[in-house]
Amino acid sequence: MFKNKEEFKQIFQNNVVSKLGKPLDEVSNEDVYTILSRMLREFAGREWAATNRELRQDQEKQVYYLSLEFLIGRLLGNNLLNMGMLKTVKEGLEDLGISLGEIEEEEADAGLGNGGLGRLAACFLDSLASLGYAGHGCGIRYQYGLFEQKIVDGNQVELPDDWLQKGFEWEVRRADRKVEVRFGGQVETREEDGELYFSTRDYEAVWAVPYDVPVIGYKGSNPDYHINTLRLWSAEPVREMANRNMASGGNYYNYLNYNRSVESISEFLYPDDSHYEGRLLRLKQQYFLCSAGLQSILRTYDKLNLSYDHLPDQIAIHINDTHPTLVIPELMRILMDEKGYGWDAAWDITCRTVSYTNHTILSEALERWPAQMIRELMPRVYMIIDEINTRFCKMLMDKYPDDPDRVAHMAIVYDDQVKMAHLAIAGSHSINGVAALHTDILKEREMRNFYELYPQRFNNKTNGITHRRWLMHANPELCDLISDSIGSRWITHPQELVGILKYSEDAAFQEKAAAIKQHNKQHLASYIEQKYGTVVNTESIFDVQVKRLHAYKRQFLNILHVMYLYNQLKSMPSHDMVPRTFIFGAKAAPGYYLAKSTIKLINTVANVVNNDPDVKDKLNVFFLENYSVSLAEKIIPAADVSEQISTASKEASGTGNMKLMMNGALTIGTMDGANVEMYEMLGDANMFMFGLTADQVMNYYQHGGYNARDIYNSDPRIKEVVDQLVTPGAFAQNSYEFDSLYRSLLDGNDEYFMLKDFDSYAESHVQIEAAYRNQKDWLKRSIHNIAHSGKFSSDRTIGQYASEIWKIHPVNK
Ligand code: 26V
Repeated sequence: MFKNKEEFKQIFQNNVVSKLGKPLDEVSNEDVYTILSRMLREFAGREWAATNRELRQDQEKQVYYLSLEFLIGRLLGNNLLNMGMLKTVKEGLEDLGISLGEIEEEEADAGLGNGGLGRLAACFLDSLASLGYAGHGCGIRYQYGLFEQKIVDGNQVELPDDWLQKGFEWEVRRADRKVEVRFGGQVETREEDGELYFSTRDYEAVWAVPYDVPVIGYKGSNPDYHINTLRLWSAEPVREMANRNMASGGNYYNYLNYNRSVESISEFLYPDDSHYEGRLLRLKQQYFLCSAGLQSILRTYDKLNLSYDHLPDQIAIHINDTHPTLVIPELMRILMDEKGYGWDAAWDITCRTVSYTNHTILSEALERWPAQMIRELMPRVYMIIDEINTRFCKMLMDKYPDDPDRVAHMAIVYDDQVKMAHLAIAGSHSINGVAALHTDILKEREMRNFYELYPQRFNNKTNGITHRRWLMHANPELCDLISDSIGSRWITHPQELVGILKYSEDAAFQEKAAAIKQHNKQHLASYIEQKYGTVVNTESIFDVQVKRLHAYKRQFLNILHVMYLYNQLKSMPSHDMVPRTFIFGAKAAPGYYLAKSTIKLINTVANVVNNDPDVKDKLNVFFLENYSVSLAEKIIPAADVSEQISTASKEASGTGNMKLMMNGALTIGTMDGANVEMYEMLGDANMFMFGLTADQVMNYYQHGGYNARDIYNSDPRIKEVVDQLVTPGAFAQNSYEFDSLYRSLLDGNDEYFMLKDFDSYAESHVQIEAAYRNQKDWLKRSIHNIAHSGKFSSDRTIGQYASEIWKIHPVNK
């Protein structure tokens, strides 16, 4: 596109004049953003077409990653990085008096996801493209992403996230590729020559219109770009439906209702990832994605002119949690009703094409749809689910004739509910968990019966994160320090980050690493000061907990411990404590009362602590509103301590833990999710582990034996902070504000073992403090964390999915 900085400046300035008709000194940051992103999009467009041509010619197997969520965040900086143009453009703009950092701030975050599951999908897309795999995303183009969070009087308030308001520069609307999705209607059966044929009449049709976003792989020294596609579907009314309705005597209001109900399908992302709710609109979104996605996948396949017998050799369909599980009966329907396959052959093709990832064992998040709802919305699909269930149960009864309980437990349809995880397991060839511990719990406990039935289907794929966004883009100085020390091969081979181990005690390297961390802390501090008007002590330990707000993630434990530190400082003013700044970022699901109370508690404690002159220099608490991908990119590089303190067994993997580790933060954590695998590499010297193990937690759940009140009564530190929740004037204004939190501990017997783990958590914090006092040692540990983080690059994860599940190879590499 341009060979050097001077050429870039020339082309950029020409664009400014020709597209805006303004002189350079009159353009706004928004103008610059628009010009720049359009230049890149247009350039990428040509390379995109080239990749697509190549994929068609080579007939490489393609993988489609189906997900209701893609939390991709901003694209400008990352696209520049992956295209190898970041430095040139940054310096070129600087010459023109423009700061690229400020321009990047103009882009709205694409917040099409709730948290870990959606962000994982985005990291996977980056790795698929960067490693040169033919792997595409398939999702929904929500008009409103995850709500924007404002804090008003300490409480979370949700505002709509109108991210498309100024347009999304990276997408291309492909009206020519739209497909029809059908809801409702009646199934008609007809027999011909002893065969049954099914068709549906009186259905309601909607258009699914794709908007394609290029996923630009990291170019590095490759001669060519590799650009995959993230295809996001938007729902639009079918004119003929409306006309038909009018012609058959329907009235104008029905017509408007139809339009509105169609548009609502892709209107917003469901913002609750903690509790499954059987909402009709959510089910519509799921089927909309599956039906549209499959049609477009099969359209591409049809161009190969192969029999559908070969579908599993050419195509892999991966479902991100159970949300797109309807792709299984939908593929069965197409193979049988449209392509003429019999049941057994269709089932074989389907199972060999689909694979499934489980992301949670929390029973309240598992999907169980009312059979009636599916029957009404997709009658033919329901018939197929019913038949899958019948055959599955029959097979189970043959296998376990003396164990009807087991068959009942494993049934796909039971008690008029469709258990989506059971359907996903029955209809796919691979089921994976997202960290070793999580996979073990699936195999040994939650899905034990299924594991015994299909042991070969179960496998682990420990999550990862893209080091391109989370290290190279978020922390460019650290990235340069690493490359200056060990060369830049680690960029394409992230496990080679271990090379910096030899500098872990090198004074010059340590000093530079410390200066970079300090710089990042100052950067975050100025953000906080600008936004909240509060001064931040950058000499303090930045202790960070950023993630969705959930009881099991135990932000509550963290803030109770802060209350304890505060009490300690108040009662012993001379107490020599290393200054600490506790930083929180978290969105609560709008209907999740305890989570919202926790946000209010954090803000209440922050208000007391930050305004108390007695502790001001030693203890500060900040709740940063609207935690999002772009805010994460500011916070994570500035963290000294990473809080990963979920109740053991509950966090399937976690990925924030990996991002913080990669940026040199030390973890205080439980033996949960991927923390366990971090610990295997880092050991006690480089991590602060505490609390119950997963086995202990699960044993308590199973056999009882835990009494929270005993701990409350026997530990005065705990009694004091717990009582303060309901003591007016301590932190709370009144006695009822935090009553539910209080009662969850004592009346609810502390379901998440916060009181049980409090002591060892506080002890680990004492160790952190002591460790921080020895800066040389601390830096050594920090460097160890960075060095071992290469395992957690999503390039490693995607490599494993590719070779072990999808059986795909990089194109031309
Ligand atoms: C559930 C629901 C329920 C209905 C409405 C919308 C919705 C959206 C998401 C979910 C599933 C939540 C499961 C999830 O996000 N799991 C997280 O997955 C991460 C990536 O594997 C993992 O790191 C986290 O530990 C895990 O909690």
